[in-house]
Amino acid sequence: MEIKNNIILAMDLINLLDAYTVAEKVSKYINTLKIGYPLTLAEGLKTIEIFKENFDFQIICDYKVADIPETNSKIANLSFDAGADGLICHGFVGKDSVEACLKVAENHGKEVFLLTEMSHPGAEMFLQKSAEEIAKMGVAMGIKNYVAPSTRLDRLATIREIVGKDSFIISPGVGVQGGKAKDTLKYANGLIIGRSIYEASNPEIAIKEIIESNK
Ligand code: NUP
Repeated sequence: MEIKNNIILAMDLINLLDAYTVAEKVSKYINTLKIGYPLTLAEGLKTIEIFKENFDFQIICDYKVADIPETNSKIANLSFDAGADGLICHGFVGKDSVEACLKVAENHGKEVFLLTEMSHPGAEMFLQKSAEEIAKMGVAMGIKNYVAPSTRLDRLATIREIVGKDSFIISPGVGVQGGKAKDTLKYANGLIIGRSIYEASNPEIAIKEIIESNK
């Protein structure tokens, strides 16, 4: 996936009009939007098509899919049928559940992003202990795309080491959660950034500053 300026905007506003207004302000700097539960539950899957048609964005659906294989398949099919280009799936549920997402993605010619370790403090309680195994499982399954935290660069570096230099890592946690854009890009291919952009009084200036700081 080609990510313009290495930035994926996490669009977690819960009102489509607000989200659309922010998208208009930053659309010339980015080509990829991440839509998760907040906007989808508030406004529906139609938001995917709206952003694709009006801005030509690629859409990554951040549904952190984490269920039994049969249910994962349904969620993946609904996401890709609605226009998703990528789908974020949890790895801790195990190989069969991830395989279900992967199969559906392949049928659609789309991408799965495997979530290894999360960026928030609570991830240290349980998920961190399994993150390296999750990344290794992804490699064994031939998965090329991963999500790993910008808030713990040592962990991001470890996950990069496991998945190899040819894999594609997108990294959340830059900005409000404390991660630094330029440092993160030493290990990641793309930055997932939400509030620092969509809550900024001027999202265009905010995104331009992030792009400048990455140079
Ligand atoms: O580990 C993760 N951390 C994380 O913040 C995995 C994620 N998918 N996210 C998502 O990235 C989170 O749900 C939000 O959509 C975005 C970060 O947003 P912000 O902290 O920049 O506002």
